[in-house]
Amino acid sequence: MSRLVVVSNRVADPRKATAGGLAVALGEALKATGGLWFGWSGSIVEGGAPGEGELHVQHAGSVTLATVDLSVEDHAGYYLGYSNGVLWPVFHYRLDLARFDGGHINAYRRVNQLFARKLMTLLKPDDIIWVHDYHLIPLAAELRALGSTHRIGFFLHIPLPPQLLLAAIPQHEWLMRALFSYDLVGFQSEVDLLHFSHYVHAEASAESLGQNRFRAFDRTVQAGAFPIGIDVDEFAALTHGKEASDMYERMKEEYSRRKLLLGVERLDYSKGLPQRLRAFQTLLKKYPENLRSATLIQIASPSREDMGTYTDLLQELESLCGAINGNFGELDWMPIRFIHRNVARRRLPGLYRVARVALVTPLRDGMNLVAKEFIAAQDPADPGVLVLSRFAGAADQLKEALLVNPYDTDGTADAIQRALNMSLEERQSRHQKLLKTIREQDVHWWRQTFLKTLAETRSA
Ligand code: GDG
Repeated sequence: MSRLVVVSNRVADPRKATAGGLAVALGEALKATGGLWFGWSGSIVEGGAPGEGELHVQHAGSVTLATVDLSVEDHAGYYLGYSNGVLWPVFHYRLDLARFDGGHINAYRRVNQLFARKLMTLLKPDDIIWVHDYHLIPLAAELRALGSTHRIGFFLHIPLPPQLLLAAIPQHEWLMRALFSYDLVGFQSEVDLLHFSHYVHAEASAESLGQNRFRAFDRTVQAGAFPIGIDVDEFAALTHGKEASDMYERMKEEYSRRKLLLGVERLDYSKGLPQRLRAFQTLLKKYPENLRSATLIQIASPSREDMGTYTDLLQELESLCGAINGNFGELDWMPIRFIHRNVARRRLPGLYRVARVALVTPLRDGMNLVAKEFIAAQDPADPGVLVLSRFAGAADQLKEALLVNPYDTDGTADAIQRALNMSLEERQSRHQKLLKTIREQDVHWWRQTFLKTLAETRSA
């Protein structure tokens, strides 16, 4: 069996329980082949030379973890500047937040070249390489330039936007050409795949070879939609663990007279948090029976704090929460609990389980794993209701959630009201179907389907 090599911006030790479902699933595949996981070490070296970085290799059981340090300049240009200042906003349809003029493309290219150079020294001839996400789009092209003939797959965790949005990126052609150095390019949803197909036809006069194979830029590539899932059993086990159970009991007692609504995400403008808070405010105005009763707990864990757009968002949210709590709150009831801290992963399922309603309302999201984790953590006998944005990749699969347009404040408030008042029978029936879906297409299914397709694909 060929060895699996996973490349992603950050590397997680699959042995650690805090690593999360993706790390566990990739770790499993890596363990099976005695694999290698390669990425950035997380260290930013003051005075380090651009395009250079020390390689660290350590062994975690049968898996090798190899990481590279980045210089201050490379981190600023590759990570903050291009990956998160250009690609993240544009791929989430936010041209208004993209900063095209920073010259960060050079650092982005340089770090991908650095990764390719370091990785080449560790590769065996028949390794299969799986590259993850927008930080590393040109990695296969850089590996090929160094002579790699490996089978290489790429998975994009975030959405691919429509052609004309993509075309706003000055280097769009270079980026999309780079995708053709992979053998297989995977997206989260059929919509992303459609955007890819439309782009390559319109901008690169691609030829369709059938079954999502495309020929353009003198190369062929296989594309596909592979919706990512969670490890349902691992999450169910966490739910019944001590920390989650303690959390559940404590919250149940604390909020015994309230109906709890819950939002959990990294603080990010793609997640639709201001719109969600406004919808909650409308719920309180339009359906006053929720006053003194409905409480929204919103966890917004710190993320990319060294970027200005994120600081602005935090201020906007704090001010919105302040206004809503000030206008509607009572001495013995605060409508919103806004928590800008990380909650321990082992406790999270307890929170999910105690909530009557989860609000997962991103403006755009590749998939959204919180929606799936919420379903996995519910008590099937008395499950909570998922209110889900139709603009999350997960909406394609989770049809029995209450699907909303997060830009429609009134409509979202109505859906929340419906969720709060849904009969037990309807909740059970919806939850049963949702659970079946996330079980059938879990993270192991995702990994196996992608890797099987990659093993069967050879592009030229
Ligand atoms: C990208 C794509 C795609 C959140 N707050 C806390 C916490 N979390 C955990 C959740 C969940 C994960 O973070 C978030 O995953 P999402 O899928 O919702 O979103 P992104 O981070 O934006 O991920 C996304 C994903 O990649 C996978 O392909 O679904 O569309 O944007 O697991 O539980 N975990 C802990 N404390 C928190 O406060 N421990």
